[in-house]
Amino acid sequence: MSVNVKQLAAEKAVEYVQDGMKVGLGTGSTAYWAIRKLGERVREGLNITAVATSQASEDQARELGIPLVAFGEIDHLDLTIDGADELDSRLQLIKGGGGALLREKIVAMGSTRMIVVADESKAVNTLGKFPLPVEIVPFAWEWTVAKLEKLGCRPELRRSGDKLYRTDNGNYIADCHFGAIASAPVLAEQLQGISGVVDHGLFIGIASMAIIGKQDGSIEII
Ligand code: ABF
Repeated sequence: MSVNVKQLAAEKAVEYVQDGMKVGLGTGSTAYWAIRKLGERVREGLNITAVATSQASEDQARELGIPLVAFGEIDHLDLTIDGADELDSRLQLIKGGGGALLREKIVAMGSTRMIVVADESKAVNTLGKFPLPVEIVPFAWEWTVAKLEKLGCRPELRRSGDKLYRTDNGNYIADCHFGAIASAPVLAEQLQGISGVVDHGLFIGIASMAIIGKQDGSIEII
Protein backbone atom coordinates (compact mmCIF):
# COMPACT_ATOMS: atom_id res chain seq x y z
CA MET A 1 0.00 0.00 0.00
CA SER A 2 1.46 3.39 -0.92
CA VAL A 3 2.03 5.90 1.88
CA ASN A 4 0.34 9.31 1.83
CA VAL A 5 3.55 11.20 2.57
CA LYS A 6 1.85 14.59 2.71
CA GLN A 7 -0.62 13.33 5.31
CA LEU A 8 2.22 11.74 7.27
CA ALA A 9 4.16 15.01 7.55
CA ALA A 10 1.09 17.16 8.15
CA GLU A 11 -0.31 15.01 10.95
CA LYS A 12 3.07 14.94 12.70
CA ALA A 13 3.12 18.76 12.64
CA VAL A 14 -0.32 18.92 14.25
CA GLU A 15 1.13 17.13 17.29
CA TYR A 16 2.88 20.43 18.07
CA VAL A 17 -0.43 22.28 18.43
CA GLN A 18 -1.42 22.76 22.05
CA ASP A 19 -4.55 23.91 23.79
CA GLY A 20 -5.05 27.67 23.74
CA MET A 21 -2.76 28.30 20.74
CA LYS A 22 -3.37 30.77 17.94
CA VAL A 23 -2.57 28.83 14.77
CA GLY A 24 -1.80 29.91 11.20
CA LEU A 25 -3.31 27.61 8.59
CA GLY A 26 -1.25 27.18 5.44
CA THR A 27 -2.39 26.53 1.90
CA GLY A 28 -1.97 23.65 -0.52
CA SER A 29 -2.34 19.90 -0.69
CA THR A 30 -0.06 19.20 2.31
CA ALA A 31 -1.49 21.90 4.57
CA TYR A 32 -4.89 20.44 3.69
CA TRP A 33 -4.07 17.33 5.74
CA ALA A 34 -2.91 19.43 8.69
CA ILE A 35 -6.18 21.37 8.69
CA ARG A 36 -8.14 18.12 8.45
CA LYS A 37 -6.32 16.69 11.48
CA LEU A 38 -6.75 19.94 13.40
CA GLY A 39 -10.48 19.71 12.72
CA GLU A 40 -10.49 16.22 14.25
CA ARG A 41 -8.66 17.48 17.34
CA VAL A 42 -11.04 20.44 17.68
CA ARG A 43 -13.98 18.01 17.62
CA GLU A 44 -12.24 16.10 20.41
CA GLY A 45 -12.05 19.27 22.51
CA LEU A 46 -8.85 21.10 21.48
CA ASN A 47 -9.33 24.82 21.98
CA ILE A 48 -7.58 26.94 19.34
CA THR A 49 -8.12 30.06 17.26
CA ALA A 50 -6.93 30.01 13.66
CA VAL A 51 -6.01 32.39 10.85
CA ALA A 52 -6.14 31.12 7.24
CA THR A 53 -3.71 32.04 4.47
CA SER A 54 -6.21 31.52 1.64
CA GLN A 55 -9.89 31.30 0.89
CA ALA A 56 -9.58 27.54 0.31
CA SER A 57 -8.04 26.96 3.76
CA GLU A 58 -10.58 29.27 5.36
CA ASP A 59 -13.47 27.34 3.75
CA GLN A 60 -12.01 24.00 4.82
CA ALA A 61 -11.46 25.18 8.41
CA ARG A 62 -14.94 26.64 8.65
CA GLU A 63 -16.48 23.39 7.42
CA LEU A 64 -14.54 21.48 10.07
CA GLY A 65 -15.64 23.81 12.87
CA ILE A 66 -12.18 25.32 13.54
CA PRO A 67 -12.73 28.77 15.11
CA LEU A 68 -11.38 31.45 12.75
CA VAL A 69 -10.35 35.02 13.33
CA ALA A 70 -9.04 37.76 11.03
CA PHE A 71 -5.27 38.23 11.41
CA GLY A 72 -5.72 41.93 12.07
CA GLU A 73 -7.74 41.15 15.19
CA ILE A 74 -4.93 39.39 17.05
CA ASP A 75 -1.45 40.48 18.01
CA HIS A 76 0.47 37.29 17.17
CA LEU A 77 0.23 33.62 16.24
CA ASP A 78 1.92 30.84 18.19
CA LEU A 79 2.42 28.42 15.33
CA THR A 80 1.87 28.31 11.58
CA ILE A 81 1.86 25.05 9.62
CA ASP A 82 2.35 25.49 5.87
CA GLY A 83 3.69 23.72 2.81
CA ALA A 84 6.49 24.75 0.47
CA ASP A 85 7.51 24.31 -3.14
CA GLU A 86 11.18 23.75 -2.28
CA LEU A 87 13.21 23.68 0.92
CA ASP A 88 16.87 23.21 1.71
CA SER A 89 18.76 21.94 4.75
CA ARG A 90 19.06 25.52 6.12
CA LEU A 91 15.26 25.85 6.21
CA GLN A 92 15.31 28.29 3.31
CA LEU A 93 12.12 27.95 1.29
CA ILE A 94 10.55 28.77 -2.03
CA LYS A 95 6.82 29.30 -1.64
CA GLY A 96 4.09 30.86 -3.70
CA GLY A 97 3.39 28.26 -6.36
CA GLY A 98 -0.24 28.64 -5.35
CA GLY A 99 -0.07 32.44 -5.70
CA ALA A 100 -0.71 33.29 -2.01
CA LEU A 101 2.89 34.08 -1.07
CA LEU A 102 2.24 37.53 0.38
CA ARG A 103 -0.50 36.42 2.77
CA GLU A 104 1.55 33.31 3.62
CA LYS A 105 4.60 35.42 4.42
CA ILE A 106 2.68 37.93 6.55
CA VAL A 107 1.11 35.09 8.56
CA ALA A 108 4.39 33.15 8.91
CA MET A 109 6.29 36.27 10.02
CA GLY A 110 3.61 37.01 12.57
CA SER A 111 4.06 33.56 14.11
CA THR A 112 6.39 32.62 16.90
CA ARG A 113 7.08 29.32 15.09
CA MET A 114 6.53 28.07 11.56
CA ILE A 115 6.56 24.37 10.74
CA VAL A 116 6.95 23.46 7.08
CA VAL A 117 5.27 20.26 5.98
CA ALA A 118 6.36 18.60 2.76
CA ASP A 119 6.99 15.37 0.94
CA GLU A 120 10.55 14.39 0.13
CA SER A 121 10.35 15.65 -3.46
CA LYS A 122 10.43 19.22 -2.08
CA ALA A 123 13.79 18.82 -0.29
CA VAL A 124 16.66 20.08 -2.47
CA ASN A 125 20.36 20.85 -2.08
CA THR A 126 20.07 24.19 -3.86
CA LEU A 127 16.92 26.25 -4.29
CA GLY A 128 15.89 27.44 -7.72
CA LYS A 129 14.78 24.55 -9.89
CA PHE A 130 11.22 25.55 -8.97
CA PRO A 131 10.60 28.96 -10.59
CA LEU A 132 10.62 31.62 -7.88
CA PRO A 133 7.26 33.43 -7.68
CA VAL A 134 7.63 37.20 -7.42
CA GLU A 135 4.54 39.35 -6.84
CA ILE A 136 4.75 42.60 -8.81
CA VAL A 137 2.46 45.60 -9.18
CA PRO A 138 0.67 45.89 -12.56
CA PHE A 139 1.88 49.50 -13.01
CA ALA A 140 4.89 49.49 -15.36
CA TRP A 141 5.19 45.72 -15.00
CA GLU A 142 7.36 45.56 -18.13
CA TRP A 143 9.96 47.70 -16.36
CA THR A 144 9.88 45.48 -13.26
CA VAL A 145 10.18 42.30 -15.33
CA ALA A 146 13.21 43.76 -17.13
CA LYS A 147 14.83 44.42 -13.72
CA LEU A 148 14.12 40.84 -12.67
CA GLU A 149 15.74 39.54 -15.84
CA LYS A 150 18.90 41.47 -14.99
CA LEU A 151 19.19 39.36 -11.82
CA GLY A 152 19.93 36.36 -14.06
CA CYS A 153 16.59 34.64 -14.45
CA ARG A 154 13.97 34.08 -17.12
CA PRO A 155 10.84 35.73 -15.77
CA GLU A 156 7.51 34.45 -17.02
CA LEU A 157 4.29 36.30 -16.20
CA ARG A 158 1.83 33.81 -14.73
CA ARG A 159 -1.35 33.34 -16.70
CA SER A 160 -4.77 32.08 -15.80
CA GLY A 161 -6.40 30.88 -19.01
CA ASP A 162 -6.10 33.68 -21.58
CA LYS A 163 -5.65 36.40 -18.94
CA LEU A 164 -2.76 37.40 -16.70
CA TYR A 165 -3.07 35.82 -13.26
CA ARG A 166 -4.02 38.23 -10.48
CA THR A 167 -3.21 37.60 -6.83
CA ASP A 168 -5.72 38.24 -4.01
CA ASN A 169 -4.11 41.67 -3.83
CA GLY A 170 -4.73 42.44 -7.50
CA ASN A 171 -1.07 42.06 -8.49
CA TYR A 172 0.74 39.95 -11.09
CA ILE A 173 3.14 37.08 -10.47
CA ALA A 174 6.38 36.70 -12.37
CA ASP A 175 7.65 33.11 -12.10
CA CYS A 176 11.39 33.55 -12.26
CA HIS A 177 13.41 30.64 -13.64
CA PHE A 178 16.81 30.86 -11.97
CA GLY A 179 17.94 27.25 -12.30
CA ALA A 180 20.09 27.42 -9.17
CA ILE A 181 20.11 30.21 -6.62
CA ALA A 182 23.68 30.67 -5.36
CA SER A 183 22.70 32.73 -2.31
CA ALA A 184 19.05 33.02 -1.34
CA PRO A 185 19.65 35.85 1.20
CA VAL A 186 21.54 37.92 -1.40
CA LEU A 187 18.82 37.36 -4.00
CA ALA A 188 16.11 38.24 -1.46
CA GLU A 189 17.82 41.56 -0.81
CA GLN A 190 18.19 42.28 -4.52
CA LEU A 191 14.50 41.56 -5.11
CA GLN A 192 13.47 43.81 -2.24
CA GLY A 193 15.47 46.59 -3.88
CA ILE A 194 13.24 46.62 -6.99
CA SER A 195 10.43 49.10 -6.39
CA GLY A 196 7.80 47.28 -8.51
CA VAL A 197 8.27 44.10 -6.46
CA VAL A 198 5.66 43.67 -3.72
CA ASP A 199 7.20 40.50 -2.28
CA HIS A 200 8.78 37.23 -3.34
CA GLY A 201 8.55 33.56 -2.50
CA LEU A 202 11.92 33.25 -0.74
CA PHE A 203 11.31 32.57 2.96
CA ILE A 204 14.61 32.93 4.78
CA GLY A 205 15.04 32.73 8.53
CA ILE A 206 11.29 32.29 8.93
CA ALA A 207 10.71 28.52 9.26
CA SER A 208 11.72 26.97 12.57
CA MET A 209 11.27 23.33 11.59
CA ALA A 210 10.51 21.18 8.55
CA ILE A 211 8.74 17.84 8.70
CA ILE A 212 9.32 15.75 5.61
CA GLY A 213 7.26 12.67 4.88
CA LYS A 214 9.02 9.84 3.02
CA GLN A 215 7.77 7.04 0.81
CA ASP A 216 9.18 4.38 3.18
CA GLY A 217 6.81 5.69 5.87
CA SER A 218 9.50 7.53 7.83
CA ILE A 219 9.68 11.19 8.75
CA GLU A 220 12.70 13.47 8.56
CA ILE A 221 12.82 16.51 10.80
CA ILE A 222 15.06 19.46 10.00
C1 ABF B 1 1.57 26.84 -0.38
O1 ABF B 1 1.20 25.73 -1.10
C2 ABF B 1 2.51 27.51 -1.26
O2 ABF B 1 3.39 28.43 -0.76
C3 ABF B 1 3.19 26.44 -2.01
O3 ABF B 1 3.24 26.98 -3.27
C4 ABF B 1 2.22 25.33 -1.95
C5 ABF B 1 2.70 23.97 -1.56
O4 ABF B 1 1.62 23.15 -1.80
P1 ABF B 1 1.61 21.60 -1.82
O5 ABF B 1 1.73 21.18 -0.40
O6 ABF B 1 0.28 21.31 -2.43
O7 ABF B 1 2.73 21.17 -2.70
O8 ABF B 1 2.09 26.48 0.85
